[in-house]
Amino acid sequence: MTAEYKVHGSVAVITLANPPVNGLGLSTRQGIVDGLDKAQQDAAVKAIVITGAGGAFSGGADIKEFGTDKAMQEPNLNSVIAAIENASKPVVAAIHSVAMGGGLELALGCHYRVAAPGCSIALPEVKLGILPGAGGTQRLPRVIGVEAALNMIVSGEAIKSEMLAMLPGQKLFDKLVDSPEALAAEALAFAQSVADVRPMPLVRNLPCKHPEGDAYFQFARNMVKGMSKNFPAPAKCVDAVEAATKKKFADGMAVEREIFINLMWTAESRSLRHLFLAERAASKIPDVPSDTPKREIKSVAVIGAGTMGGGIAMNFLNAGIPVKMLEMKQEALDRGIATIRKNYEAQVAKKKLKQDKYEQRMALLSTTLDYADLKDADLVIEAVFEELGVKEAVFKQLDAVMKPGAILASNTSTLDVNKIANFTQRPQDVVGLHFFSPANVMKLLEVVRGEATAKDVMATVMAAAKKIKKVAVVSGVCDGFIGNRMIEQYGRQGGFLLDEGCTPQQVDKAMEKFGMAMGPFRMGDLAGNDIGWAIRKRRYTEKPDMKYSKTADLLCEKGRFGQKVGKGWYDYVPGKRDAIPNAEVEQMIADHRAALGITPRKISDEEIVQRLVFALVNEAAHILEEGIANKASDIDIVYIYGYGFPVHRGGPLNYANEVGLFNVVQAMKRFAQNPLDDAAFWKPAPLLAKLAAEGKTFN
Ligand code: 3H9
Repeated sequence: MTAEYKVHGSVAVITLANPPVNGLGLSTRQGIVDGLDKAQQDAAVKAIVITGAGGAFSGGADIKEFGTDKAMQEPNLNSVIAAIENASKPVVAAIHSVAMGGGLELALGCHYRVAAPGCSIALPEVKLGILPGAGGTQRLPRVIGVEAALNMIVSGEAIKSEMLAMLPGQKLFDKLVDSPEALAAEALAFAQSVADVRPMPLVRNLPCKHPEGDAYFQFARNMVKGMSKNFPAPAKCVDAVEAATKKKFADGMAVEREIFINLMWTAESRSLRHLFLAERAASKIPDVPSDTPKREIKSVAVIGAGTMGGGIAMNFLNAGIPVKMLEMKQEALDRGIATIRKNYEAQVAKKKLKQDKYEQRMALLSTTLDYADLKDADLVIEAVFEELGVKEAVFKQLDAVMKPGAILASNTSTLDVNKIANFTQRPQDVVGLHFFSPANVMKLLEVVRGEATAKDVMATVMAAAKKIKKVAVVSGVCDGFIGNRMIEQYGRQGGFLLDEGCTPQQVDKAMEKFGMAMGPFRMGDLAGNDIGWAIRKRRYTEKPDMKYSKTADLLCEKGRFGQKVGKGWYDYVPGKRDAIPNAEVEQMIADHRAALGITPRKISDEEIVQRLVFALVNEAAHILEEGIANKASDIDIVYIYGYGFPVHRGGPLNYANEVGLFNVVQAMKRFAQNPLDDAAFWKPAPLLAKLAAEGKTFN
C-alpha cells in the first residue's frame, strides 16, 4: 500500500507515499480508502488529515497507469473522493509543494484545505490532451470563480498557493499557514478545531454562476479556438466548465466524465502522454545509473564566437554560469560579443528580460585570444569550422592546456567524435554536444557518446543540459547522429517529389498542413541550402550508389543558398521571412524534369506526407537497431524539439505506431515500386519489418 496511516491524539493522518510525486495509482487510492475506513472505525479519532510524503502533496493521477486496467480499477479517483465526502468525520487536506490534477481534485473533495505557501497548484490535464476527470472542472469554479478556474483549466499552468489565497472570496483554502515547516502542526490543530462541526462543508454544495453566462462562454470559446489548433481538449474544457454553471452538480459531473473518457482515447492525448514520459525518459541512460557521481561545472569556455558559439555561451550565461569565449582575432571576439548584446537587447526591448538581469549576464562573460586562459574551465565546448583538421588543432591545444578532469566537448554536427577524442590523450573526457541553431533558442541537445566517453562525463553533461533548460538526448557516433542522419532521407524524398511533379510550395504546404513547423524547402532555405550541397558532394564519392535528385544542386549552382542571400527555393524580402514562390525556380525544376524525360504527375498530399515521414521512420528504425539511439522515444524527442515535428503527432515513431507498423511497411512496399524513387531505401529496416510482422509497435 502506498499510503501510510498514523494517529496523532484525536486526529488520524493519511500520508500518500508513492514517490516521486505521490501519483494516485491504484495502491495509493486503496491506501486512502483503507485509512478512511480505519479512522471512521476508531472512536478515538475525531478528524482526519490527508497529506503527502516527500516533495509533493500529489502530482495527480498516475500517468504511467493510463491506458492500463489499473487506471479504471476501483477504487477509482471519483470513488475515493466520494468516500471522503461521505466520511462521518471531517477530512482536512494538508497541501504542500505540489497539488496538481487529481491531487488537487482530491483536495477539493475534502471538507477543508490547509495549504503551505509556495505550493504549485494546477489542473494540468489539458497538457496531456485530457481534462480533469475527477470533478476538477466542477469544483474549482465553485471555490475560485468561473473565470479564474477556466483560465487554470484551459492553460494547465500552475499558480502559487499564496496567489490563489489572495483571490477575493476564494474558498479554495480555509487556511494558508506561514511556512511549509508549520504545515503539519497547523493542519493537526485545524483538524481538531473543526472536529465537531456538522454538517461538514462540501465544495459541491457551493453555487456556481457567471453573471454574463452565454456571452462569457462564447468569448472563451473564441479565445481557445485561436490558441489550440490541432488539440481538441481546450475547447472541451470550456464545455465542461459551462456545464458547471448551468447544470446540477451531478449532471455537470456526468458531462465532465463523458468528455474525459472521449479525450483519453484521442490520438492527440496519446501523443502528449507519450511525450511527457518520453521527455523524462530521455535523460536516463541505461548503463549510467542516476547515482553516478558528477563532475562540477562552475565555469565554461567556448571556442569560437560565431553564431553558434555565441548562442551556446548565452545558454550558460542565462543559467548564471561564467563563460570565457576564445577566438583567433580580436575583431571576431568583438563581433561575437556585439551579437550576444544585440540578442539580449532584443529580449529587453520585448520585456522578456529585465535590464539588471541583462547586465548580470554580460558580467559573467569574458574573452581571450589565448588558450592558456581557458585552463581552469570545467567544461570547454568547441564551435569552430566543421572540418576535421581544424578540430584536430583545437583539441590538441585543449589537451595541452586544460586542467585534468575538464570535459572537452565538440559541437560537431557531422564529424566522428571518436576521431576527435583520439586527438587527445584523454578520450574519456571527450563528448559531443550538438546544439541546434539558434543555440540559445532551440531546446534540443544531442549528446554524442564516444566509444571512450566516461560514464561520469555522460552523467555530468546530462545534468548540465537540464540546468541550461535543454532537452538532452543521447546519440551514438554515426554520420549526422540521430537527427541529421534521418533528415537526409527526408530531404532526398523531397527531391524525388520535385522530379516527379511537385512544386516546393506543394510539398511545403502538405507538410505544414500535417503540422510541421516548416516544410522541407522552407527549412532548407532557413538552414542554408549550401550545407546540404556540401554533404551531398561528400556522398557522391562515399556512396556512389545512393540515388539523389539533382534539383537541389542546380539550385545551389545558381547561388540560391536560402534566406541568408535573399533567395533559395523561394525569394525573400530583406527583414521578412515570408517565402515568395519564384518562377525561375519552378522553370528550373520543370526543365530538369523534361531533361530526365519525366512526365509530371499529380501527387496527393497524403503521398507527400507518407513518403517524407516514413523516410524518417525507416532510417530511425536502422538507427535504433544499430544502437545509435537508446530507445524509440528518444528519436521522437529529437524530432519534436529539434525539427518542428508536430507535437500532436507525438514524433515520427509515435506517428508510425498510430498509423500501424503493418500499414507503414505496406506503404514502403508501394513506394519501392516507383521507378523514380529509391527502391533500395524502401526495403523496411529489419527491426521495422519484424515489429510489423509481430503486430507490435516501437514502444
Ligand atoms: C490526472 O490527474 C487525471 C485526473 O484529473 C483524473 C483521473 C480520473 N504520474 O517532471 P519531473 C514523475 S492527469 C506519474 O521531472 P519536476 C515523472 O514521470 C495527471 N508520474 O519533476 C518523473 O518520473 P521519473 C495530472 C509522475 O520536479 C518524476 O515524477 N498531473 C507524475 O520537474 C519527476 O518528474 C500532471 O499532469 C504523475 N502524475 O516536476 C502533473 N507526475 O523520475 C505532471 C510526475 O521516473 N507532472 N511524475 O522520470 C508535472 O507537472 C511535474 O512532474 C511536477 C514535478 C510538477 C509534478
